Amino acid sequence: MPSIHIPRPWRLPERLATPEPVFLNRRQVVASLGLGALTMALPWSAGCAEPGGGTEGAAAGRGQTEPALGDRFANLFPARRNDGYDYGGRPPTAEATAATHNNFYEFTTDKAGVWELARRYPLPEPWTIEVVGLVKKVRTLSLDDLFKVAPLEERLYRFRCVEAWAMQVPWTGYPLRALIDHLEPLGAATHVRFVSLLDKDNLVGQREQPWYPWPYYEGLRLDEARHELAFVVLGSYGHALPMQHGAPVRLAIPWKYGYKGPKSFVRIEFTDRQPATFWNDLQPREYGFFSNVDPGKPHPRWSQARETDIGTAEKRPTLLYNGYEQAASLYGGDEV
Ligand SMILES: Nc1nc2c(c(=O)[nH]1)N[C@H]1C(S)=C(S)[C@@H](COP(=O)(O)O)O[C@H]1N2
Ligand SMILES: [Mo]
Repeated sequence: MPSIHIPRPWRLPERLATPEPVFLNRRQVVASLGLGALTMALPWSAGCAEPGGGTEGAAAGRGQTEPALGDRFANLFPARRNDGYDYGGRPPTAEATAATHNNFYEFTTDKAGVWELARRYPLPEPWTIEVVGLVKKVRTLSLDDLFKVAPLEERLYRFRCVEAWAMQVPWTGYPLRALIDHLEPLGAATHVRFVSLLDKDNLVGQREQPWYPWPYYEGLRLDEARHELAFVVLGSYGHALPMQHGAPVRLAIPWKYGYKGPKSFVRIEFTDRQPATFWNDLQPREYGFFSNVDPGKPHPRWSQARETDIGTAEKRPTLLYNGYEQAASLYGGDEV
């Protein structure tokens, strides 16, 4: 893939969006909507964060963090904090900052714009999750099933996007291992695949960006999925998830780049081969299947040696496995 020169303003909405035709299409779309100036005025770029919690959250005010499920399951929150996963010295990112800086391309590639589209999204009800493939029993999980697979706990996790921004988020959920054990994959299963929501009628980013292979899909090797750090996320900041963070359920795989955590998934499939993934299919030289955070492996178009905290604007060295050295035992060293 030749290196692609992206003009500076275009680094603002998204550095992930890569194939040149994609970039050109999007530029045309945005130009045709007359949004060029608006885009350029966005307050944050990967290289230049607002200090002190960011202006986005403060300006946006209330209404940006309401759980997409309303009061449903409110009795399960806040869950007990499990301090075993805290990292000293890094406080949580302000909720409003995390809730107004999102990658959720089903809505828009404009990070500061996701939350407003997302809060108006009519979450399909009843939400169900198909469980298929190499599993003892193919079935459909309801949210009632999903919320009671294991007791909820809160973990303050570091989060590192491949675009070199980072934050700390208190997620609520339970280990992915508990869900997998509950679903009883067959012995032949080696991998698990997740597929996000498809809803072209209501997800404007799916409708207006047909060059992406919707719906979003991701996957993990089964031993990765069973690692104690891999987390099924049902809430953030002490309540059920707001839509922009991937309501009603997403994953957090804290030692990997953020795109390995699919949001709003509706399907889980157990397989005996490494599944294709959305970003790897789009740009295989830039986004591998494993995608473990590694300061020594530059992205072809930028360094991964440092990261910028979206709350404080601090630039700091990136840590191998995002600091989660417990994950290292999963790997032989040549995974990409
Ligand atoms: N379905 C879906 N899941 C997704 C994405 C997406 O666009 N669609 N973006 C990924 C990327 S690139 C990141 S960095 C995180 C962002 O999560 P956050 O917005 O909750 O911080 O979600 C990941 N999961
Ligand atoms: Mo990301």
